Amino acid sequence: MALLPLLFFPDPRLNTVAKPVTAVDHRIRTLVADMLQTMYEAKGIGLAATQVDVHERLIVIDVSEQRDQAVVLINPQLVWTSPETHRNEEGCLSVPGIYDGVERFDAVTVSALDADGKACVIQADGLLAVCIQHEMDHLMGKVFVEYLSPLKRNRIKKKMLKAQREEAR
Ligand code: K1U
Ligand code: ZN
Repeated sequence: MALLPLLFFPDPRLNTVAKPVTAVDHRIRTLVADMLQTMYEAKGIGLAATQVDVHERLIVIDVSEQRDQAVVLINPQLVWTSPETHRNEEGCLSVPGIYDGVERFDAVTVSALDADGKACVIQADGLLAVCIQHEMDHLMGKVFVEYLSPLKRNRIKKKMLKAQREEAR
């Protein structure tokens, strides 16, 4: 297993639209293991392949307290969304230190392939539903701060670029 380097906002590669995974083979199983290790190490509850510069439709999630209930979704598709929505506080490993509210469906149903390439359907609510929507946005090239006002987004962009310049020194 390996820790994978993350892309940070406003890196334009985060705006790439991911392509479907064509086969759940050794390469994909290795990528899943590496993404899980990277997510756990970063203390995240989710990670999309886009964030590690792989532009294929694959996400990993674990919202459990014990950090022992990994969910792997390959080629996820939203098949149902609840009529109710809520504004939830979100963070992102690609935008460290920034938290803000985003409106999301309260519950979703997703069809996907699991880590073994088997078709599965997941019904989610609460934090799992929020996290699935956040990660599926990454696969569409959308970062949560892009839902915020242009003023807030530009402030965050400047703050991130400054932090990245200082890190590089
Ligand atoms: O995609 C990512 O960058 C991971 C992200 C997932 C996420 C967190 C919160 C709401 C929606 C999606 C994170 O794991 S950020 C770090 C984190 O663990 C966290 C932040 C806020 C609330 C709960 C967890
Ligand atoms: Zn994110």
